Amino acid sequence: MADSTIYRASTTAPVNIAVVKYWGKRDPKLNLPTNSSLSVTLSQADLRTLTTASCSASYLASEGDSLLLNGEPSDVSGARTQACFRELRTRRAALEAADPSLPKLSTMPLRLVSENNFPTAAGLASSAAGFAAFVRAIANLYELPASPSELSLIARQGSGSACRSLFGGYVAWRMGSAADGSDSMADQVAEAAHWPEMRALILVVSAAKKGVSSTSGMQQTVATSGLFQERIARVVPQNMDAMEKAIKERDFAAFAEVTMRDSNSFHATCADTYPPIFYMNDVSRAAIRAVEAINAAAGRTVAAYTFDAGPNAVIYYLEQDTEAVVGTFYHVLGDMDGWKREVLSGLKPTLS
Ligand code: 2P0
Repeated sequence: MADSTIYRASTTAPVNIAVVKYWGKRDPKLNLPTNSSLSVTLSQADLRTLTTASCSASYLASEGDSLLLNGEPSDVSGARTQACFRELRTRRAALEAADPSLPKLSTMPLRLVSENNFPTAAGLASSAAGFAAFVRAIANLYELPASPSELSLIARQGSGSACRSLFGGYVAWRMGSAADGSDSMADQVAEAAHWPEMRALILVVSAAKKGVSSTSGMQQTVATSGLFQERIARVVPQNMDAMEKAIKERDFAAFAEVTMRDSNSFHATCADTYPPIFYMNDVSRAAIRAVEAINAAAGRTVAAYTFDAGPNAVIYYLEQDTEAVVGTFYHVLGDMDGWKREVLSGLKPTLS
């Protein structure tokens, strides 16, 4: 009789928001970036993906691997998802070959069930937390002796930004130089406890799906923008150095300036793409002006804005400046057309 044992493991992975942005692939197949990037991993109490992976000889081989995402069947046939399955199975198969007493999990169909605890209406990209949880759940199920950096190598192939969600705190994704991608992985610059006062406020302008996906947007930028060449050759390397120094020294003014300059630089290369890509809208620009007004009123830098491939703003600030930053935003939001009321505030860097 066939063994009906169901093997199962669960994990969670947090969302991260980049302060030095990833934008551009030098190898789209392996998901190798044109530049390094750096992010802050946000609190799992607020934003996380929970994924359970299971496998069993009793699962029908004809059904293959499957993923249920927020209750809906999701396609797993894409090359990126397949690359993650393949990498994880290969590692498990090596363990099974070395120890024949291990159950042959690598040959069984996999079922994944994944849920986000943040509303889709928050308009946040979920691929980073999604692929990080996906890879770690299967790695746990397979009992792979893999470090977070090794798992980040695999998650990177699912979605670039996912490699940064395998660490908490302040995380760098080093672009690497190897053609096979073996040195393009994440590491932790500092734990959350190093700078525990850091907070994030997410202002939701629109929950609509973005018009141009990150994957195709960055390909168009690489192919057509001259400004992009300057960004990857000079701007990002400088920003990476300055950001790591600002974090090490807990220098918020420096952290904020690099964060805002790097967001501006990324969106400038989007505008320099031909045809141009616009992720920010008038409401996003009003948020930038509000941050400038808040900093001017405080007489020092208390808030920093950053925007990803969409119009929503993420504002970084320190806990002691909550009133000046969040209080003012709540006050001015009422006067700004276009803001939704879903505002996620006081998000802390995650500890794990
Ligand atoms: C980032 N973004 O560093 C940048 C800033 C968007 C703007 O990483 O093609 O979804 O799956 O590797 O990771 C979004 O890109 O792209 C992203 P793929 P991903 O957070």
